Amino acid sequence: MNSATLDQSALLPESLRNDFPILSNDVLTGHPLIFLDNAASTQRPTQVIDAISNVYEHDYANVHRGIHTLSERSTELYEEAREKVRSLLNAEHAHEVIFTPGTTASINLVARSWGGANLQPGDEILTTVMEHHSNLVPWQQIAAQTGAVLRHIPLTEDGRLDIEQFAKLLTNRTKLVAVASISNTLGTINPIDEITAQAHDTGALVLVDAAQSVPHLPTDVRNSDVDFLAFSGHKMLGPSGVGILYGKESLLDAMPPFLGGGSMINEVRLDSFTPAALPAKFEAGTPPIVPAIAMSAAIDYLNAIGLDAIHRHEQYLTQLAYDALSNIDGLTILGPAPEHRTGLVSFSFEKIHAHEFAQVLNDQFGVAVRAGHHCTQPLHALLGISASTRASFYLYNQPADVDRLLEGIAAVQTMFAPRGRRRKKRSE
Ligand code: 7TS
Repeated sequence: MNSATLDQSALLPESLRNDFPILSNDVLTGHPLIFLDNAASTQRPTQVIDAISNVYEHDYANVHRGIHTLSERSTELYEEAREKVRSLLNAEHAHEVIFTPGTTASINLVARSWGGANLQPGDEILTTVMEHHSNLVPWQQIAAQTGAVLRHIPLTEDGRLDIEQFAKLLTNRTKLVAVASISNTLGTINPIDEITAQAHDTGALVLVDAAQSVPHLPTDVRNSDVDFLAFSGHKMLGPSGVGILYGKESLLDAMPPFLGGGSMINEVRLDSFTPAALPAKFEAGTPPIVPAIAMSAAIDYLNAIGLDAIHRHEQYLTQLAYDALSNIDGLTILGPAPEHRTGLVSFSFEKIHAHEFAQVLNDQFGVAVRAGHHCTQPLHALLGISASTRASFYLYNQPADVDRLLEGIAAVQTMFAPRGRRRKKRSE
């Protein structure tokens, strides 16, 4: 498939944009905002913004503490949100859903709690060279602490995981495979089911960094049989400050608490404590009450459109952008062909630094993209570049946003073209 054969019926209605107040702001330039930085964080629809203010106006108190009406109400809403997340993931039990501050916190929880209790010197943790720092650094830290060894699945030439090498790296020393379902820099969709089946065959557990997939396509933890799955609310129309760790009941049950404090205990004595049952065991202190509750509204919004439909829409935009960017001289697209990726396109230029590039796109075209290493420094080093520019899509983007990006790119190229070429162009 290429953009000439794209099926317009895959596109979601343009009117969705009206649900997102921030998208009708003239942020800087007098241009309408073209928001293409969704892999970093998405925007929120009115439904989510209203859910936040509703809680504060009508239902707010601390959860799981009081017997007064407001505490009962906020507790009920908080637990309803947990159930909604369970259903979104098709998890077996609501108590397998732990509210955390985000993907990073979720992965750190597993590294510290599960890793601290289970890793021995010489054990191996297998991750990949395309991981976000959040799925690398916590494993480096726990490896240093336990004597475990970190290994990395390499990439194929076109930016996919090298599954043959994965099979070779997977041994009976491998205790955990920690892998992103979708790369936040390459857009590569990784074969999680295949990886999980192989890992389980050798007795290893699987943690999926699903920060870039739960918001964009259907997830089924029971079907894919993953052991842990981490993602963030702010990348899926929800508030910042809340994320989720899914873990299988038997694993979470056997893990020691991560943070100690209020709420995570059954009983405390002066010199010891007994931990609470799931999920409270992993929710020490006052949790992100309102962000968690507002996740219900975000999930309702996504479900009303349908994650399959969202995925098709983003595939369309990705294909469109990929094809157009492929035709630009001096521009290199990072990562695989559109059929192996979704939601985003990162690229680099021979002669223009990503930061300068993003600045002009923002200042003169109202196009918000991310420039930098996107928290994947090892991947950028491997690709021989220090930074790239990334356009990442969500349900409110439209083909016109891609056109505007291309207009901006053409203008930047002219602006940064060598003087001789520019003069020649003008006299043509
Ligand atoms: N994992 C992946 C794959 C991510 O894309 C991100 C955030 C994280 C983990 C961390 O999520 P957090 O919510 O805990 O911060 N990715 C990006 C990005 O690509 N640009 O800014 C943040």
